[in-house]
Amino acid sequence: MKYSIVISVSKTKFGPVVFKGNLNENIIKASRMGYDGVELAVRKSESFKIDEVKKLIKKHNLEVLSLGTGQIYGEEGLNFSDPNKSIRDKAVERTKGIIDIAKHFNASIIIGLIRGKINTQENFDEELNKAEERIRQCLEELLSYSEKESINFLIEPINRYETNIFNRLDEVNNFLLKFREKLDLDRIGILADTFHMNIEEPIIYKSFENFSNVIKHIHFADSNRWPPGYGHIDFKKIIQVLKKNRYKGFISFEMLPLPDSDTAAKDALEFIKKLDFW
Ligand code: LER
Ligand code: MN
Repeated sequence: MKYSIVISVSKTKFGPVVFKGNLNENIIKASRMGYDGVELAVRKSESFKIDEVKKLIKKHNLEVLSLGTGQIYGEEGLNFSDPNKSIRDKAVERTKGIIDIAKHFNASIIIGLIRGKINTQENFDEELNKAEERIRQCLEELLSYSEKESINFLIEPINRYETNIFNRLDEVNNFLLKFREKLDLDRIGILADTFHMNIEEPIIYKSFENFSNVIKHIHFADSNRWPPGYGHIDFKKIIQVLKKNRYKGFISFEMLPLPDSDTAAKDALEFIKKLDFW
């Protein structure tokens, strides 16, 4: 199994990121701790020093496997489902900037909170259909923008307290099937995050099994979003399902920096590697 850790390129109010701030230092730290790759959360693509990061990644034999976009929503409210077209357009433009970085690393683009949420309970199903249609349009534009480099996209089911669009894996899967004629499904997968799954999935382990063909990336955190081993999720069972289904992607640790950043990053990898032995 290959392991990575989430690093925020800039300081952020988003909690479950162990490493944030000085990118170069954090990349070196991840490598020294034994990680195989890094997942970078980027807010503004203009200030990202591509050549510098490329050199550092190569020197430390790491991979940049994915780029997060959540801060574009979290810090600025831009999103793909907003009824206001200019907000959607800005969200797409900003994501294109992130794609321009991804092209240098062959990294995937994470579609998490940037899909937005529905701000009314009235006619919810109708609103959801409209939101899905808008998200589909944005995705189509981004797929076409990155067609030549064949960049992949990952849609992440996120728990109900953060959004009301796609809380469970089956909802993302249904969305993909609904628009399969319009979206290049070879380039879109599901990002399964164990913290959200513990809140939303009927049985986490079964969902890993049922959607194994579409799960292309994974976030690990325990039930309380502390590092694996600090809560009550059975990670041994998850690793077993992943091995059985020959999961080829990365497992990225996206968790609270508790008890402190370095201990979280070290304990998480150590705990999971002990379960990943055959
Ligand atoms: C992002 O990967 C995530 O898991 C969400 O909780 C973002 O708020
Ligand atoms: Mn996540």
